[in-house]
Amino acid sequence: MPKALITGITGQDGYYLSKLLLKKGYEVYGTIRRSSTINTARIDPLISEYEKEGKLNLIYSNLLDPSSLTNILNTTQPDEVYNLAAQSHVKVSFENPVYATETSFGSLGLLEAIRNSDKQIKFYQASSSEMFGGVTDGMLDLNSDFDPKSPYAAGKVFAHNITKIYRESYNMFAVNGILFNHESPHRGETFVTRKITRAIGRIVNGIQSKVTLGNLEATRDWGFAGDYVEGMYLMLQHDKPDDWILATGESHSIKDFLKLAFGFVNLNWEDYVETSEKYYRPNEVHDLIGDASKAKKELNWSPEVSFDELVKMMVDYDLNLAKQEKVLIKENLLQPTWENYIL
Ligand code: NAP
Ligand code: F7E
Repeated sequence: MPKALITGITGQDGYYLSKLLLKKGYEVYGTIRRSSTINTARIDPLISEYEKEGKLNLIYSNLLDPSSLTNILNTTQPDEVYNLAAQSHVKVSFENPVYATETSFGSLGLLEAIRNSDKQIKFYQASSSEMFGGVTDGMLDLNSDFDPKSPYAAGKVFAHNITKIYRESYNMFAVNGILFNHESPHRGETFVTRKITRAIGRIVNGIQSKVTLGNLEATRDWGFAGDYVEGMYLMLQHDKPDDWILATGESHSIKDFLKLAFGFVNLNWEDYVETSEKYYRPNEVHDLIGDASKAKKELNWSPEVSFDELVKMMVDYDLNLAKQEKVLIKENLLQPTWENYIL
């Protein structure tokens, strides 16, 4: 039975990837961080299904603590390591720049631990389209230059480069997956897509009146996270290590997303959306669109879920979630305070 170690298993991609690997029969080890509240909500259904059989194992670790990474590799002896851990919010990376970049520098500790291990371990690095800093003409591909526009993106460029350097210098099976934005009902609630669909659920259920956003003109190449983790897995099964882009090749503005998402519940988005400087970034990545033809050709990967299907999936999920919240609010078990959250 193959063994995989996933850093950042509690995040969106950690959930979809561990689900995929567990279904394939892997023994999965995931790193979690200690926090004052329990942060395993996304993977709780997987814990109940697989933990008893010993197929899913959670270990405390932090990418900022290289000793924890060495210990985990020694004790778990994985065949594959998927490095998904990051402070992944671009705007927050301007507010916590050292922490955000240091977390990506933590990839080096993981690569070193793998290099010093007696076992041949394959390594996946979660690279990001943010490294390109935007597109001015055509589509971004593997020949496009990096022009990071945030501390988050700068950290990712370092992790990307060091992964390539370790591959070339030490003959390691280390790959970079440059992924464009991918979303789902398990997307963090402070990313724009989920912020919008969460608000729609609550507006329809009468427990929120409006949503305040930042720059509505930006465009993104949005795919479904479930499709993208399949691509991560395929990269580590390829006969030789390399870098690949995963993207849909389609881009839409925040306004397009709003129009479609509010349209699914027969509302006009302009009646519910406000904008505020508070959600603007000091430096914006205006437009992103990616060319995934290499992944299609070499990995036989292509996205299955369309933009419309993705938005509908998220709206439906959040309508249902807000319905449950409404019941809890009525019973005084939940305080409807989200309009004041720092999202
Ligand atoms: P996410 O939901 O924000 O999850 C990030 C994960 O990293 C969480 O499990 C988090 O743990 C963990 N983490 C944060 N800091 C850590 C640290 N210092 N040590 C150990 N773990 C730490 O992100 P995602 O959307 O799943 O993305 C997965 C990876 O792909 C990230 O590296 C992200 O930068 C990259 N990426 C994402 C996209 C996208 O569109 N989703 C696109 C390109 C690249 P807690 O739960 O404890 O916070
Ligand atoms: O912003 C604009 C914002 O935070 C998308 C991460 O997974 O993908 C993600 O980074 C756009 C930006 O994602 C709000 O200015 C407007 O132009 O959803 P986002 P992101 O910054 O593209 C990349 C590939 C990653 O690697 C990252 O880890 O939407 N926007 N109003 C807003 N964004 C947010 N968050 N909140 C707003 O209110």
